Amino acid sequence: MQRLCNIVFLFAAALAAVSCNFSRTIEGEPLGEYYRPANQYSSAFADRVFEYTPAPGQFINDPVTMPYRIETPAAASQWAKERLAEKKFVSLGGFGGYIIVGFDHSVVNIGGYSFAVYGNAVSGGSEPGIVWVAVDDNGNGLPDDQWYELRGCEYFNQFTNHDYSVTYYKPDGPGQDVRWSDSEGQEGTIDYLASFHTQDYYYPGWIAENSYTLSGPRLKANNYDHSGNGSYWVNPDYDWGYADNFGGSSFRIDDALDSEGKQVILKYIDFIKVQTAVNSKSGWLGELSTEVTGFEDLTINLKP
Ligand SMILES: [Ca+2]
Ligand SMILES: [Ca+2]
Repeated sequence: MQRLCNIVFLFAAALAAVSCNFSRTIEGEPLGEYYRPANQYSSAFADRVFEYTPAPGQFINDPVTMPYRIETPAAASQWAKERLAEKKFVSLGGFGGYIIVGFDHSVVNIGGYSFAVYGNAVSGGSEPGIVWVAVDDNGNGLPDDQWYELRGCEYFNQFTNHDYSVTYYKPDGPGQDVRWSDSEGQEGTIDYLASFHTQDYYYPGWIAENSYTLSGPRLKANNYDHSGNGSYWVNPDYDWGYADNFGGSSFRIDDALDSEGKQVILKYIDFIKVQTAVNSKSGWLGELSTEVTGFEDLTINLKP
């Protein structure tokens, strides 16, 4: 009896191994040691936020969207996670602000559109964010792996600066603009908009340092004052490939590029980063800031 049980057990284990193997493959090809297949309990939406480091902006520390005081980076991530769970917008502030999210499973590259990043763009109100992806190569569940930028329509534009950074300076007191200086030797401000957002500081309350620097690619800003008198600003839409950009919210993993601009073939991804890609402001509307409201795996129902 014992022997029979062992045989049955071995048979069951072999079956389990086969079915496990099946779920980890597409057309017989193993996806990788740390690939995490979706199952019937998986959520199509990103359910974890690893980091939320916005640039300063009118929605940062705003008591309407941040009803409690956020004093640590961990609390900021928790807040962003709660917001996204409610499909409410999370603002990344001005240039360079970013958020890093993950799913309870790996998102498979199906060649076409594999995932969506939702924002709050309307036509003429686009605030493009560059999307990055990463694979949990070391299997530790954390986004400490190589990031790959997803190519958008402006990648080869001569006015795109692929190595740009901005340093933001904490104001001396409440109700002030936030000063910045950039890697091109320019200076400017994230304006304090007293008519709309009256919190003391637009500089993230959970950043202890008196200045911080955000780096990434910068797109040429196309915004302009359509009225000529400052009353009607337009932030034109980009053709494709950016978050919070009117006209398209779906992304292809096959647009992933290495740091030299060469295509990288990834079988799946585990992490997504979105980063505000312009450094500009539109008069009374304030800084251009990418907003995100959710991240969805578009392939979850397609898997074997
Ligand atoms: Ca990792
Ligand atoms: Ca927006």
